[in-house]
Amino acid sequence: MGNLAGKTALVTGSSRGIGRAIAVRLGRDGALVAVHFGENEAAAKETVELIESDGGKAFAVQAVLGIPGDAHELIQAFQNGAKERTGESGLDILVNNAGATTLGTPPEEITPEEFDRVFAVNARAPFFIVQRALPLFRTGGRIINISSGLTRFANPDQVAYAMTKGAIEQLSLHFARHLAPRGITVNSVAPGITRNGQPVFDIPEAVEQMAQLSAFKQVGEAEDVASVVAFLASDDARWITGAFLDATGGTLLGG
Ligand code: NAP
Ligand code: P7Q
Repeated sequence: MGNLAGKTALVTGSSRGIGRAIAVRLGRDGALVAVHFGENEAAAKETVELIESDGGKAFAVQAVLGIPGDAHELIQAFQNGAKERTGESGLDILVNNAGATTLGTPPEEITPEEFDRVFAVNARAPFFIVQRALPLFRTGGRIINISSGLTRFANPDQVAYAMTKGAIEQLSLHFARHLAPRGITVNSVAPGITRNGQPVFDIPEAVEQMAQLSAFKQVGEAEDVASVVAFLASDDARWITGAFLDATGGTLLGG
């Protein structure tokens, strides 16, 4: 039995990429995992199958984030799925992972619409997901917010995206204080460049170039980030709250 046996987890954006690796890992550690997706149902089902073929338990939940009613729809879908499987809708682990990016848009060219979109998905949605999830949380719960090393590493073409990650780190700080009386910890995990299945990671020259940013001279694997999340989700991390965990493979060390 894994160390998360009896726990229920909800991982947003776990149809693909880092979220999928997090869902698979939490499932392997014994949690029942709600695999959230926005558009890509087939990929979410694949994540569920990966967990089940590992001997774990999972179900898919759909909700498009960044639109009115998004958090309500997500939590409703989670509750329905959890009740169906366990008879209750308690939540132990929430990972706010789903994210949208503004890849390669110079600050001069970012439109108000693009700015609002990344904030709606990356900052507004997680706030209201946490708010809606609060009544469901059991004592000793975990909220893990996926930020980015770009809150500490300047890349002007991603300024709007990085601003949303600054916002989610504030969510961790202030809710950590608010939820400590319930034994719930709230922390941020910041990946650097991480292989997420996007086509750019199939181009060896591009990977070689991106790898130079890490102290280990490699791009991160989604599983590298999932390990850090799994630690925060575990009982071993019970004394850590309001923290920022650098999961960039040393990208922030400079050099
Ligand atoms: P990804 O491969 O692009 O996957 C994004 C996931 O989020 C998908 O499951 C997608 O679901 C979901 N999603 C995106 N927009 C959504 C929306 N509007 N509504 C609902 N679901 C939505 O992402 P990733 O690279 O793994 O990134 C995961 C997290 O890590 C993000 O918060 C990202 O900012 C952060 N991060 C990534 C890197 C990196 O290098 N990859 C580095 C630092 C931080 P559907 O496809 O089903 O819609
Ligand atoms: O440039 C990043 C970066 C990136 C990308 O590569 C494009 C991708 C995967 O679509 C979205 C993305 C998200 C990120 O959070 C980062 C990132 O954190 C990063 C990048 C370049 C240099 C340092 C970084 O973090 C320290």
